[in-house]
Parts: sequence; structure tokens; C-alpha cells
Amino acid sequence: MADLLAQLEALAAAARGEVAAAADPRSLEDLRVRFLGKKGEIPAVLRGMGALAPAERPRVGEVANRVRDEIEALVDAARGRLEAARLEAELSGAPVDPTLPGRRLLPRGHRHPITRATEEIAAIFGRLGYEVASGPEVELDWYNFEALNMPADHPARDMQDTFYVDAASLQGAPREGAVLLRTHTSPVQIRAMLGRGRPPIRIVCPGRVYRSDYDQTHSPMFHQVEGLCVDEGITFADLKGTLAAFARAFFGPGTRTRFRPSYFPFVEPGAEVDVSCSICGGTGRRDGRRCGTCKETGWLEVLGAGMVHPRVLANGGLDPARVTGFAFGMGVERLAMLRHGIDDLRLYFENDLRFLEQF
Ligand code: 2U9
Repeated sequence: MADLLAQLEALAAAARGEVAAAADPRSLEDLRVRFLGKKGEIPAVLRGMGALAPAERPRVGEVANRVRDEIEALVDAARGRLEAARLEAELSGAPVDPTLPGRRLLPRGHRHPITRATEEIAAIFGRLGYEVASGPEVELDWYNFEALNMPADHPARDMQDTFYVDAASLQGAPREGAVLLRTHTSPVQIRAMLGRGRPPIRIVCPGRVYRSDYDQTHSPMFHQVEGLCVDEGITFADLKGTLAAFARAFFGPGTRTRFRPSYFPFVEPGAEVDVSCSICGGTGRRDGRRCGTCKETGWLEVLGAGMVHPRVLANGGLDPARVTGFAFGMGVERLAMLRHGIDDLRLYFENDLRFLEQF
């Protein structure tokens, strides 16, 4: 018994010295585990009690409890001391300056330049009173071609230009004809006229379109924004004013527009719309050299437009004797390329950060 009591007193003495010397909470916790933990030194002494005579056990138990309580109290007191010292050091150290600039965040990324241009175009027309409308990218022949005054023998329907969903669907069942990837967003306007019925209709239709084409200025998938305005008394003057306002908002306030007669089956009359070159300001020359973006002409072709063909209004369920309308279409990649002076459309789809981070 005397042996066990001596061991306990020795442990108490060791703990007093070591706890007093502990310099941080981590070494304090190590000490607590070493003396008091399940596999610690005090429980090891207590396990030795089994060999004692039953009469001797209470005395050893009493001393063991006292030593354990003392060590626990020493560790708690030391922990309080260390925490107070840490706080004191923090308060008396260099003061915190909340006016210092923050740490730089990692680069945050941004939407793709085509998404940004699309949203910007939609926002400009939003301020002119247009709503955004959307529709399926997988379309039926009737909505994509037939309703837009492009009969079966029209060259735009050539298999070369159009992705059909499968050959079987060419002979297949739908009354509206073959299933295909839309080649423009115009079917959305047809669906909108049929769905909304009563004019005024003022919508812009942004979205992906598909054509079997691939080179520096053509991609099998690209983005369009088309627009449609139908009401009683809409004229070509409304078309000109609207697109001139759009051109100034998108390319800058000094931008001029010109309309050249052109042909699209779904409009009559039709026009191609040029804007003064946003890179050289319409002079054709830049830094004493030829402007490559407008090829020295001072003009960029950016839009197609026209008065909606009466047959197309009728296909949309409207009465061409009562209402008229104008429509326009633009390729978003082309617009963004011209605004930034980019010469290869494929850059938009390669996702090279050295390109994307410049926007
Ligand atoms: C309906 C009626 C008329 C939309 C129009 C154009 C002219 C046009 C091209 C611009 C560049 C396509 O992306 S592009 O290759 N578009 O030139 N689009 S008029 O006319 C419509 C559309 C829908 C119901």
C-alpha cells in the first residue's frame, strides 16, 4: 500500500511542475491525457489496487481521488492563465486597422461574351417596349419554313443547310412536316402570333440556331436575336426609327444607319441594314491604315429586316388587311465580333481563357 501511496504523491508532484511549465493549451491537453486519461498514469495506479487487502483499498482510493482532483484543478487554472495571457498579448500588440484594403479575391469569372451581348440586345429592346419570347430549338418544318413563305422547293430548305433530326421523320407522321433543328428563331414569332392572337405584339426572340456551315465566319450553331412588331398602322418608318435607335444603343451614340433593298421570303419589302463602322468611326481608315473590320468601306452589315409578308401574317393567324408589322434579325456572334473587331467567330466556342478574359 505504501508503495501505491508513494507513487500517487510522486505523480502529484510531477504534475505540479509540468503543468506550471506548460506554455500553450496544446501541451496542457497532452498533460491532462497523460495523467488523467483512460490509459493515463492515475488510472494505471488505480488498477494496481486489485492486489491490495480489502481494508487498505479505501485509503488508497481516497488519496487517488484527491490527487486526480488536484491535477484537474491545476490544468483548469493553467488553461485560464494561458487564455488570459493570450488575450493580454493580443490587446497590447499591434492594433487592428479596419481601414486597410481587403485581401484580393480570386478572379470571379463572368458570363460568356455571347450571353452578355444577347442580354444587352434584349435589354435595349426591353426599353423600347419589347418582351422576350422563346420556343423550341427542335422544330417542325411548317413553323421553320412553310409558315415563313418558304415552300418545299426554296433553296433555304436544302439538306445542305438544315440539320434534320432523323431521315425517317422526313416521310414521317407530323402534319407540320419533318422534325429539324431550327435554322432561325423566326418560328418563335409564328408561334407567338398564333398563341397571343391580338396585336400589338412586340417581341424579341433570342436563341440558338443551327445550319450546316463551318468556317471563319460561320458555325453550325450560332445565336440570333430576331424581333417582331405588329399592330394597326405600323410602317417602314417605325422599322427605320427602331433599328436606328438600337444601333446607337449597341454601337455608340454617333452610329449612323443605312438601309439597302434586299430579299427575304418572309418580308416585303426587305432590307439589309448597315451601321457606320464602330472601329474606324465610319472613315474606313484607322491610324493612317486601311480599317480591316469594314474593309475600308466605313460600313458594317449587321441586320436584316423588312415589313412582314402578308402571307406570313395570315399564317400567324392575323388579318393582313387590318394589321401590318415589321421584323428584323441579327446574328449575335457577328454583332459582337464587329463591335470588338474580332475576325474569327470560332474563338467564341473554343473557351480559351486568354480570349474570354478580355471581355
Ligand atoms: C416572322 C416574320 C419575319 C426576320 C428577319 C432577317 C430579315 C435577316 C439574318 C440576319 C443575320 C439572319 O442571323 S442571320 O444570318 N436575318 O436578315 N430576319 S427579316 O423576319 C421575320 C421573322 C419572323 C414571323
